[in-house]
Amino acid sequence: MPEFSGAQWATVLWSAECYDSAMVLRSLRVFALTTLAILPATSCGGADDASEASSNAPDGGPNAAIDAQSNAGAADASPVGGSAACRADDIVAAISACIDGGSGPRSCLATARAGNASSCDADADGIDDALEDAMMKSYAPVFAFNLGDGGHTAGSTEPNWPINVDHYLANATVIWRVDDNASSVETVDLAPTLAALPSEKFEGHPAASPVLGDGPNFWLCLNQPGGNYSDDALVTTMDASRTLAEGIDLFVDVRPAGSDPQGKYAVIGYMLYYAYNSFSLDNHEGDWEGGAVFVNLDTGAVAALDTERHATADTEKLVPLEGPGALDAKDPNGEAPYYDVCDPTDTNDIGGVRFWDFGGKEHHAVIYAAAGSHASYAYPGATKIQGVGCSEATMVRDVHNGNAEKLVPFESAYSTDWSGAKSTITNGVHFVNLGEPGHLRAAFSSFAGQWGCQLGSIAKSYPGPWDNQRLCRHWLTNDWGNAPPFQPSTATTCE
Ligand SMILES: [Ca+2]
Ligand SMILES: [Ca+2]
Ligand SMILES: [Ca+2]
Repeated sequence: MPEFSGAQWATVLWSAECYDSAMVLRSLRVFALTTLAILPATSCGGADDASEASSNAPDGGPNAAIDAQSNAGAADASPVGGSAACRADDIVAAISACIDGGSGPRSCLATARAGNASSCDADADGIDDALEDAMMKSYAPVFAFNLGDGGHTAGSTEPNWPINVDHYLANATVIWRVDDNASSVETVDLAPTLAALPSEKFEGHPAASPVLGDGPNFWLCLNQPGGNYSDDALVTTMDASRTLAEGIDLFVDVRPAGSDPQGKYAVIGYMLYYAYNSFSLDNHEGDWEGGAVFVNLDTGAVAALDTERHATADTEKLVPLEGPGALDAKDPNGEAPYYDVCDPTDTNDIGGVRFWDFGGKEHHAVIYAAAGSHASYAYPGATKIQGVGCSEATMVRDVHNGNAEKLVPFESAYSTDWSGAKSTITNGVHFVNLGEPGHLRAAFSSFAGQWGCQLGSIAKSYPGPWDNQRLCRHWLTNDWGNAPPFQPSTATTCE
């Protein structure tokens, strides 16, 4: 933890919106350890601090557990229609190919589903589930990682690469711990599995309840055999990520952008999972990070990109391509990173959305993942998290130049450059459609504990794909509005 001058503390507190109140509280711990116990848990609108490629069809292969859960709808409280059959691989593939060809998603659905068949909407959000599965692949962003030299502006090379949740569980233990009571720690499950997570219990407290005192007291702690994390658990290189036995998971939520299920726009939220968040201000186990793409269901165009992250000097997380304040689509190839970004990027000099397929359909936005924190940005560069003005000497940055490998989910590959030299991900990228709260397709996601375990007073890790009462993930469940400009949530509490 760095030491701060008085002036720097002012800046820290200014930036304390989310990176946060938790970070500030942790920083303050050295000064006011005893006050932490009475401070409320953080409620941040952002991401954590931060397929078989095209479907969830069961195949007995890697990630069979997620596939099975996705198809069985095991946690569907009351599915209102549809079944695995109505989103069969061939229908999904046909819709996806139609979208990739440049047609609008709704017209592609009408073409693929003969006779405009009855509802296929097990997650009850008003969007056909086959269309959801097609869109989650057809609009998947590319995640570009940081290449550093340890220096001030280039930062470090990404230290913890994307994984799958089975890999994390294979190296983790479920414990129970009451906040601020170290003596309450009890081992719940030494060998957790995805299938068993939602039914974990401790003394009558269900892990699937997001209510404080229930699920939030369950923690998925990474094992430390011999007192240290294993490199195998932390997945410290691109190649380790690329060759994971069960591939890489990409979690997706597809739903209408606003309250009108027949509206013109869908929002597609994406999250990767990392075993560790390694950053000067904020080391912790488990890291869920990503962003969202807004799609015009009539034209097929990407209308906006939401890049989720902790609070920084750049408050522009939602980048519009349609409507008021619309910015440009841009080519990431050969673009020099923008260093010392100390202001909002709401103008076109830095703002805009980079596309992997710039000049083509422009369906695949680029998300630049910051080294170690995995915070999402829409541009390559280094962005101030805290500091005095834009003073080099005082600045703490997220560095996100995108110059290391790029994860290209829809091709199950890492690419070394923007033109496409790729390394295959041995066991694939698995697109996991989560379903919706109350109508889950990925049953494991009802586990409401913390994915990551630090036993200090304040939770550093986050809950799984949804949230719990300790830590909100509004961007995944927010009503963004039926048309541009989409509005981020201003809610400050979890539901
Ligand atoms: Ca993070
Ligand atoms: Ca649906
Ligand atoms: Ca959905």
